[in-house]
Amino acid sequence: MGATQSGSGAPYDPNKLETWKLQHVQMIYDKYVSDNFDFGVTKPDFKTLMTAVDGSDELADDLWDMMDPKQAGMIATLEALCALIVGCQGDLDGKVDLTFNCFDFNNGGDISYDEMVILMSSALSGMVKLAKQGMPPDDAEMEKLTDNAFLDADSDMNGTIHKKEFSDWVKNQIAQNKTTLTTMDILQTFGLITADQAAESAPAPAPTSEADPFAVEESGGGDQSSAPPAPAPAAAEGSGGGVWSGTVAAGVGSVKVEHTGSDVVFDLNGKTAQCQDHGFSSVSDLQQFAKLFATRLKVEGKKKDLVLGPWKHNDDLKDFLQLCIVNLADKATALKQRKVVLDRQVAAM
Ligand SMILES: [Ca+2]
Ligand SMILES: [Ca+2]
Repeated sequence: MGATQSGSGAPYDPNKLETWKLQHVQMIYDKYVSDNFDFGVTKPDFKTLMTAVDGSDELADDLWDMMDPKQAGMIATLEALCALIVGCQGDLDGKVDLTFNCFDFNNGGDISYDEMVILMSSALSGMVKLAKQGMPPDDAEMEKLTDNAFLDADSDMNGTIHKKEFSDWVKNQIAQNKTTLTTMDILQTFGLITADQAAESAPAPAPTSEADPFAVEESGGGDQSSAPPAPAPAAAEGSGGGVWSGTVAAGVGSVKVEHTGSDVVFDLNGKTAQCQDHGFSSVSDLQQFAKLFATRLKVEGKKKDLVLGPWKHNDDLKDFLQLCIVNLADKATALKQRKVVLDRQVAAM
C-alpha cells in the first residue's frame, strides 16, 4: 500500500483503504467513541469496529496484519485510526479536524501536552506500519519529537494547542503547504525515513513549480543542538527578484534567505528578519539564523517553557537577529531590556 495518496477519486471499494472516503473513517471513529472501545483491541473487537462502514469488515484483516506486524494479538486503536485518516481520500482540512477530535480526549477544544504525547506516538507508529518503512522512534527520541512538535505547534505559547494552531502546524510544518499529506511526508518530516526512501515510494513525481524550491531534506523535529543544517542543494530565483536559498534546521523548520542587493532577509514560516548584508556568506547567515532559533527553544525539565538563548556580545548580526526573533516571539519585555543594555554599551564606547 505504501504511500497512499488522498484525493485520487477512485470509487469506494471496501477492500482498498485508498478508496475509502473520510466519512467512512468518521463512521469508524464515531463507533469507537459511542461503543467505548479500548485503546488496545483484539482482532474480533477490531472487526466489530470496522463493521461501522456498511456492516462490512472487509478491510479489517488487511489492516490488522499491517498494524500487528509482530502478531502480538492486540493493536492500538488510535494507530489504526491514524492510518485510516492518512490513507483515505479526503481534503486536508477534514483530516486535520478528525485527527484533532481523535486526540482531544476531554473534548476541551485543545490538545494538551499529554494528548500530544499520545497523538505523536499513535500517528508515527501507525505511519511506520502503514508504510512498512522506517522504524518507530524509541522512547527518548519520541519524547524529543513530541517536545519539539508541541513547541512548534503552540504558536501563542500558552501551553496548549488550539485547533487553529494545530491546523497551521500540520499544514505549514508537516505538509509544507501542500494540499495533501502522505504517509511518506509525515515519516520524512519526523526523520523516520530518508528523503531517498520517500522519493522511491512516491507514487509519481510531484509537479515541480517555483512555489516551493525549498525541498525538505531532513527531519524538522530532531535534536535542537545537533549539527548545523545542510544547505539546500541549489538556490532558486524567488518571485521578488532576489536569490532565495533555503535549508531545514532540526527542531526549527524550513528557513529561507534572500539576498536583495544590500539586504539579507531571513524567513522562517513567514516570520522574517531583515538586515544589511555585511558580506557574510549566505549559508553561514542561514545557519546562524537557524541555530539562534533553535537555541531559543529549550525545554526546561518537564516544563515546556520557552527560554531565551544566551546573548553573544561579540556578534552584531547575531544580536540583531536575536532581537528580531525575540520580538517576533512576542517577548517584548526581554527585547526592551536587552535594548536598554545594548544602548548603554554603545553609549559607553
Ligand atoms: Ca484536550
Ligand atoms: Ca496555544
